[in-house]
Amino acid sequence: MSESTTEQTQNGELQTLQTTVQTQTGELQTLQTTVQTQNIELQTLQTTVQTQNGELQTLQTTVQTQTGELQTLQTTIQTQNSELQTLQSTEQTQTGELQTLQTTIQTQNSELQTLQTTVQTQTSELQTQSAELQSLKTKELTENGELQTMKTMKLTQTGEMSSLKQQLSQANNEARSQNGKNTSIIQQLSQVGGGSTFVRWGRTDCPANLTELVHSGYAGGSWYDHTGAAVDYLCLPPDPEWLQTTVVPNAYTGRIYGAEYESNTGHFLFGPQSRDEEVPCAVCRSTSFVSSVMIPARTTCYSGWTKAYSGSLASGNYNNKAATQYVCVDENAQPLAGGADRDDNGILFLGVKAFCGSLRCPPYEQDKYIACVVCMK
Ligand SMILES: [Ca+2]
Ligand SMILES: [Ca+2]
Repeated sequence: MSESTTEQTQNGELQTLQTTVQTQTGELQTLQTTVQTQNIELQTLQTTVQTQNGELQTLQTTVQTQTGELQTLQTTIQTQNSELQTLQSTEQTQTGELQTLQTTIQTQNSELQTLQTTVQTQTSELQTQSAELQSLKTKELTENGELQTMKTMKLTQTGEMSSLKQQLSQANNEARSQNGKNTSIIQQLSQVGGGSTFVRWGRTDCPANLTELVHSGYAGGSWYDHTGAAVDYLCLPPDPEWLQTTVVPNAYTGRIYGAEYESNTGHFLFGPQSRDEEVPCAVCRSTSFVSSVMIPARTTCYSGWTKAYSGSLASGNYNNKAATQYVCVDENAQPLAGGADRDDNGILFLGVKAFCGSLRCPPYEQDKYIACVVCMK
């Protein structure tokens, strides 16, 4: 290749390079302009960011303040909730009390109505009574007139009564005089009447008001098993008097023993202890009757007779050798003190029972104890 060709080539390349440099210079200028623009925008952005940071800090401060206020509000709300619950509880209590008060008021209203009714009734009764009172007053006026008339009559009758009293006084005096005479006659009659005597077996006292005691003592008699025994029950006095003090030999005599109730144990015919107790007695005299009689198998007297005492018919044992009598032992028979301590026998008191056959049954009944009564006339 020639030198001109080479030079031409290199000139071409140089022109290309210059063109490239020019292009790149243009681009560089464009880039610088862009960078400047972007720097301006960057500065604007930085300013904006700084402004926004300031606002953010302000907002954070505001949020903190509001958070504090919120907590205060929550505390306030809790306090108010608690107060609300207390108020609700109080309200419930007051509602209950209100209901009770309403019930009480209803009850009192009801009572008030009842009272009003009562007052109305009483007012009505009062009016009725007032009317009756008025009527009675009218009646009283009428009766006062009648009373005046009666007073006049009374004055007249008082005079008559005075006269009658004098007559009565005279009659009383005569009656007193007659009573004195009658008493004297009764005394004389009582001395003439009375005098009947009897023995009350089993007691030391006599029937009250009707009789007087002659003496009391101990029942006695013969030995229950002696063949020659005397039959009498005697009422021996407690203060014997003696003809002589000689002790009599054991022959040619009668004998006196004491007496015992000898009823079967458990029969209680002569009191709680009817066996081996010793027997008291009383001799009695009627103060107004002249006759006396012991009636067997009766507890009361016949008409016209007065009862002295009644009790159980008694005698000795039918199977013993000694004969006895039937006597009447008082229904409230008593024992002599200490008599049950020993079984001494003597003359015996046994209950007497009915034995049918020749004895009419009925009216009698087999094996029943016979009662008795002493009557006076
Ligand atoms: Ca005895
Ligand atoms: Ca005995």
